[in-house]
Amino acid sequence: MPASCRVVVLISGNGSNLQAILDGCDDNLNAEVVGVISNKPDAYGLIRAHYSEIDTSCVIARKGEAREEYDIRLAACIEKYQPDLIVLAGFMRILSDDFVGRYLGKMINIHPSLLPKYTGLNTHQRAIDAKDKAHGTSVHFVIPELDAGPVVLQAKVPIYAEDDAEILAERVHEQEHAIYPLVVKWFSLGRLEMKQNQAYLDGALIGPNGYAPD
Ligand code: NHR
Ligand code: GAR
Repeated sequence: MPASCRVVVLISGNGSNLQAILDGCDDNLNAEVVGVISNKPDAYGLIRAHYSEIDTSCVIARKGEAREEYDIRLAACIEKYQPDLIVLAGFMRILSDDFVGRYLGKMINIHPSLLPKYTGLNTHQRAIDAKDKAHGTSVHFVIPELDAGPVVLQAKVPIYAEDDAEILAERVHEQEHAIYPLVVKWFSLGRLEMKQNQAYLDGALIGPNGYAPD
């Protein structure tokens, strides 16, 4: 068994995905969350981290600060934890190319849509407005282009006629909490890799809709 994978989780808000990963680590994910970093001082996820006795940091954007400057401070904070994996869990700031380049193949995100559909924000409402029958969530490696990195795993949920964005988001969240810890586990066991902008599980190329067992 390889040594436990050191994970840093970046958040901006509630941190329910952080919680799912913390719970998964208790159940032996082979990963250890060594730090939680928020760009918002009042993020509830920071309180979750305290309950689990995990070190936290806030890196708050300064007035008029350039994105690149902020990202340099964020990277300095991350380096304190010497992570093997960086997990974006509801982290709401776009990251600069240099920052992403530094952590290429070592940073994953969970995005609330069936990528490549609905990159960016407000995904639940957009899926409802488009009268889609299905929606979902995608875990992907982070590359400089927003929400465009190779997909590792997706989960689908139905959209019902009476749904509003809030209830649909709840349905999506439930799936997120199931798939994100699994992907962290794959990475921490050394089973998951990104090479030339493509994702591989156990050496096999993962298709555009994420891993799907035969
Ligand atoms: N950075 C890069 N380079 N690539 C990705 O794929 C990234 C990323 C940073 C964050 C998460 C993402 C998502 O899953 C993510 C993926 C924030 C925005 C955004 O527009 C868009 C996508 C994501 C996160 N943020 C605004 C900004 O100007 C601020 C919005 C706010 O504060 O509410 O940074 O969807
Ligand atoms: C999640 O649904 C995640 O997919 C989404 O924010 C939520 C965070 O919830 N991420 C984004 O929209 C990124 N732009 P959480 O804070 O409870 O984990």
